[in-house]
Amino acid sequence: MELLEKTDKTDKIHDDLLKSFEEKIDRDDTIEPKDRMPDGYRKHLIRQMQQHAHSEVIGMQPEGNWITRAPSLRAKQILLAKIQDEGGHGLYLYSAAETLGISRDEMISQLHSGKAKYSNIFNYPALTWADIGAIGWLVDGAAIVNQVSLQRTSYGPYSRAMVRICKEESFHQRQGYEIMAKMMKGTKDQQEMARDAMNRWWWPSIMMFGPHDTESPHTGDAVKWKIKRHSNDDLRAKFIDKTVQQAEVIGLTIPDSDLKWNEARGHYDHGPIDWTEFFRVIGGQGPCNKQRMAHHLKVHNDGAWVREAAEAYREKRDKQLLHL
Ligand code: FAQ
Repeated sequence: MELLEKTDKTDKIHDDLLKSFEEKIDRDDTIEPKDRMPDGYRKHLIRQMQQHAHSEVIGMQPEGNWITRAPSLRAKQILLAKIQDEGGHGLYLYSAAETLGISRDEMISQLHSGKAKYSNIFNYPALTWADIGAIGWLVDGAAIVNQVSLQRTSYGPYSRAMVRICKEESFHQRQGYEIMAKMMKGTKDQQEMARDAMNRWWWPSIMMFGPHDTESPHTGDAVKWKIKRHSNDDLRAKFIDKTVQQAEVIGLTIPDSDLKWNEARGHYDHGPIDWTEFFRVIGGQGPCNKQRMAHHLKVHNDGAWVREAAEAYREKRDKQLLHL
């Protein structure tokens, strides 16, 4: 009897908490770290936010490869600043994810074990300087479309991190577009490099939005909880529409012969996406997965002494504060 009463009471508390959470979501209030939230919501965010953070950090690698080969001092300075921003975005996102009760160490170990993913796009190589243009224009361009929408995501720390990230991301997109525009005004070889980069980065970029809505297992909960404000396909369509026009302005052709304006939908229709390639790449079998992880692991291990020194300093400072 006592047990039954206790269970009834617990059930009631649980129902009240869930109701209060759902009311906040309905009112478009943000959910904050100390608010009660369903375990599924917390887990969903930990998965998505750490994937996002890992993407920013792993995403530094393809571009980092070109710092020493940038064609001018101006280009080198801009690229350095962009890559540094990406490291910063990773840090905001790790900090925001930590408010959900997972440690940075745990997230990094999930990345290293393959339990946590990072964006498909960073498993492709940056072969020429035009690839740096294509990454900025297409990859950052796709990332912004998604991230602008995430500025209104329901979890407060994630949404606030996105506001800041979006400001920096739009500069990144422009630097990439500028590189491509310049190359398209250059020599025949430069134009060919720009076309080749466009051809190689287009399809992986539109895969960044994730599987079609009907094949996306997480979209249902994400939309219900207002983590996602727009579906994968809606965001992909938005990206394609704006990128087709930008490509036309600089004389580049999108490598999709099925691309056609659909008056009724108010969007471009596109050709079939090779989802077999997508799942192969996110499953660890892309062209650079092994290289990316090996590099991350090495740098993480090489940096162990920095983390130990910071921790020792923190302990010493805490002890001093206790004795004040
Ligand atoms: N890559 O049910 P859904 C950037 C996985 S930041 C790898 O649709 P969801 C800046 C998904 O995890 C780029 N895996 O999943 C930059 C799930 O597998 P799981 C990162 C993907 O979460 C630029 C499965 O497929 N941005 O680029 C991908 O509802 C230049 C089923 O998918 C973000 O992370 C993918 N593209 O929707 C940095 C934005 N797509 O976890 C450096 C935040 C799907 O069950 C240089 N994330 N999967 O094993 C999101 O908005 C969402 O997580 C989606 C996926 C839209 C990516």
